[in-house]
Amino acid sequence: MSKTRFVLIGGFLGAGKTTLIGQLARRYVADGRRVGIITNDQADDLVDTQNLRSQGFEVGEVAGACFCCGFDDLVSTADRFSGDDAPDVILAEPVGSCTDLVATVILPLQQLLGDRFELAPFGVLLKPSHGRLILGSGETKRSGFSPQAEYIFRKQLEEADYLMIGRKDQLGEEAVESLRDSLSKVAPGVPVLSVSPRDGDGISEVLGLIESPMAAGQRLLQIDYDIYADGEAELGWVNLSSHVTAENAVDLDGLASALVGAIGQQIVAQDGQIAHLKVSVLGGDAQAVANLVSNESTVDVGLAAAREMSGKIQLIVNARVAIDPDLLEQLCRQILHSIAESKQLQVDSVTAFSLRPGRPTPTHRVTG
Ligand SMILES: Nc1nc2c(ncn2[C@@H]2O[C@H](COP(=O)(O)OP(=O)(O)O)[C@@H](O)[C@H]2O)c(=O)[nH]1
Ligand SMILES: [Mg+2]
Repeated sequence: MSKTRFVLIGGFLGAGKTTLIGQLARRYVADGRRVGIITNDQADDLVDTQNLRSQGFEVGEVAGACFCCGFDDLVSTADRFSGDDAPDVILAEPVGSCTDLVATVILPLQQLLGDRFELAPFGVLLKPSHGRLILGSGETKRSGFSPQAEYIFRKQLEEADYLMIGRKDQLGEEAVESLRDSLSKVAPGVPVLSVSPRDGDGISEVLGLIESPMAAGQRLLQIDYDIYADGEAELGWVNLSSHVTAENAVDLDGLASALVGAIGQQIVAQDGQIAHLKVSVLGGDAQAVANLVSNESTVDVGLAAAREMSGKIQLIVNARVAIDPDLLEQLCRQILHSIAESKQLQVDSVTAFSLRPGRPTPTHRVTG
């Protein structure tokens, strides 16, 4: 029996991991390979899971803990993909505020389950908007996040076997060169690709590295878990799910954008810092996902439904923001109701879950 290629794609919140995994999965499927995808979050109701399922992929979810703290859940999720044989490839997306994944996920999988999984080199996607500010020097260095959260951002890059500069479509050559230069200081000697997960530019090169014989998990981190825990705890986390009924047809993309835009505005007004704010709107088999990835960015419809619908619609908000989580939940609820009113939607139910991630306590940790 051949082993399953296990591919972990790391990177900060909003870097483009889900979009990249969708592209990689499409390429593998076109090549006749069976793919399983695993998403991950601190709570249920994941926009990413719905997003990838609506694209037709088989998706398992590890919810309630990151991969490192929910290692056994990660393995049992990998076991649950349907069919008699294991998938040829598993693409897994860890929580975007997680790091130390070489020590806690890649090497333990290789060492404990190496008879079933063959680990691909660990690729980490750089989010250019925050990369410029966090890795830059001098006056411009102001990401809006604390030094502890910036520490996580750097550590994620330091442990990569290869790095990818994302959103190439929005960067000029000079910007790519400047980011390459910054990355060469954080992770000297590590291969760097530039990619546009959205339009697929650079995906063949990523696949080339994933399939290459490069060893997985070559860079064990030196990391201070006190700083890591403080950085994670700075982020407020809200997952909200609501069922509404539309009397009249409503544009799903417009509804997702309106929610993200209004919640984003309130976060900025309350001095919060957006790491990733996403809203999924599901009507029948149509889905729209709208995103904000920083306070400065504009609303982006990453997945368009291009459909108007009436009847039952589900809304899911996933917000990861440096702000008090209770306040974040309160403002998400308020905006949901005011947008529903303005669009003549009847709100049938709302459930929400807010938290600050607790201190990571990995199931396994390889130290050398
Ligand atoms: N312009 C541009 N936007 C992208 C690209 N890849 C992803 N995005 C957008 O970046 C946002 C975050 O992407 P997502 O894949 O959800 O990031 P994740 O949090 O790392 O999984 C979404 O609005 C995507 O549409 C890209 O190549 N170019
Ligand atoms: Mg994602």
